[in-house]
Amino acid sequence: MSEIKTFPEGFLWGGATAANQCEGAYNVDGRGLANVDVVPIGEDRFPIITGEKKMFDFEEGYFYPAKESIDMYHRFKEDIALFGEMGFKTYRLSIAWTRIFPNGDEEEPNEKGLQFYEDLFRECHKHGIEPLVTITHFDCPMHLIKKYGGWRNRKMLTFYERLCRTLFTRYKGLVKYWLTFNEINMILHAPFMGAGLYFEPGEDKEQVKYQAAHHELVASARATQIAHEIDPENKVGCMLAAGQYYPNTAHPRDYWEAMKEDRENYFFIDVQARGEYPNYALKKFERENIKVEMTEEDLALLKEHTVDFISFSYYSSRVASGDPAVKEKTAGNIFESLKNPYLDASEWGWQIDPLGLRITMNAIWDRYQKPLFIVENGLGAVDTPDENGYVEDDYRIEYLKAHIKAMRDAINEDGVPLLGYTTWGCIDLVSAGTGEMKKRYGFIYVDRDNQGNGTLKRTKKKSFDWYKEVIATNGASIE
Ligand code: P53
Repeated sequence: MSEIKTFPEGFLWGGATAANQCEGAYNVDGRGLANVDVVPIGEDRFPIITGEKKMFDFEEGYFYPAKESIDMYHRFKEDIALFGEMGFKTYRLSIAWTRIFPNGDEEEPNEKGLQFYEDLFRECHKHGIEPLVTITHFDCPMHLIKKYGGWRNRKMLTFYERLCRTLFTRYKGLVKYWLTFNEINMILHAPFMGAGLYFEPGEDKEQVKYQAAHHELVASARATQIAHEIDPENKVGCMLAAGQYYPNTAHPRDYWEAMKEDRENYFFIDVQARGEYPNYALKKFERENIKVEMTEEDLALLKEHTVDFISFSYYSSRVASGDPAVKEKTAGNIFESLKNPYLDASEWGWQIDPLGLRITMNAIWDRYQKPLFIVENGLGAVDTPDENGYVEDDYRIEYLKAHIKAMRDAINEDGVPLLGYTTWGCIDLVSAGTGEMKKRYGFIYVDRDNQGNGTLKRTKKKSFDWYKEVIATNGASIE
């Protein structure tokens, strides 16, 4: 283990959230309806996010947690003050597209939406916090989905470009770190989230997904170009739902399967970071008769405007096998993986693997040689507050400590450049996968339950002071 206990100077410690999972106020100040709003909690959630079942509006008998969430829209000053108290250097948040363009295809933005984020960014700077902004975190205006079919349609490039140009112009000097699409590879697993895709019966899903992915990749390159033009200080990153695949055994076919699975995900980052479609993907398209329409201009744009850094989420490693008889899967995750017998799991079945973070960091660095940014990591757990609302979340502290150590080793022992670390759900928020409030990640407890009951009161957990100390000592407080 590393002798050096601290992190590089200027390391960006912080936390992360996403608009639809924390803001609430879904119809306030002109905000339009988005895909993420109409995904209910309960058993229909999964088929909707995978694009199997349509739900284009609110329906009777369902509870939609994103409507109010934790109401950060009205409480951001209090919440950012708490982040400031923890010593955050950065706060990752996302823009709700429909606050800026309620339908998505308007010519002019909604001033109230723009003002909201301006106030929020100014509040961050007041506390010495550098915002890190995800332009779209799984959200897409519902109108664009109904009218154009979401990202399957090339017209999305125009609407997304307009959004980006508006943001880069308005927030010049206030924001310099941008992420174009949250977990871009999630289009393969949850295509209604983010890409706004649903499928007609009998439709070739792979065809639709990869065409939509191409549109997102080109949109991302275009955004990078515009960001750099508007302000050369801007740094634009891609964002991968990461987690190294391990072969289930030393059998070569298992290794081969793990490599193929990794490539399914790296595909997106290969394009965003290297600027070209990788050969294995072109061969796959050929073999599987996937016809992705792309122009010469698209390819030139991809080539010229690669990302400045690579950000990713990491919750767990994954396992693959080439043997069809091996079937035992992990539970509760959109990302299917075989079970790893060497690892423990969270209450939701997500397996816990701190060394896997070091392995993943090294794999990504070896592949791209661009600085990394860990923008999500954490433990979703059930918290039980005492009568004062206080939670002793030692389990969360243990999880984070182990991952921070692994990250420190990757930096100090392996020489992997890492810009920063933002833990997921630094304040309790709605789960993307399940829609629950019960699955908590925060340093700050929020009084609200799965049905929407509760006062929304914020209370510091034990991990709050622990993380504050980690940041104050730049990591040295962790043995
Ligand atoms: P929840 C699955 C696997 C990896 C990352 O997830 C994932 C998911 C979605 O469930 O999403 C990211 O809330 C995502 C966040 C999300 C977080 O992981 O299901 O970027 O929006 O909340 C945690 O526990």
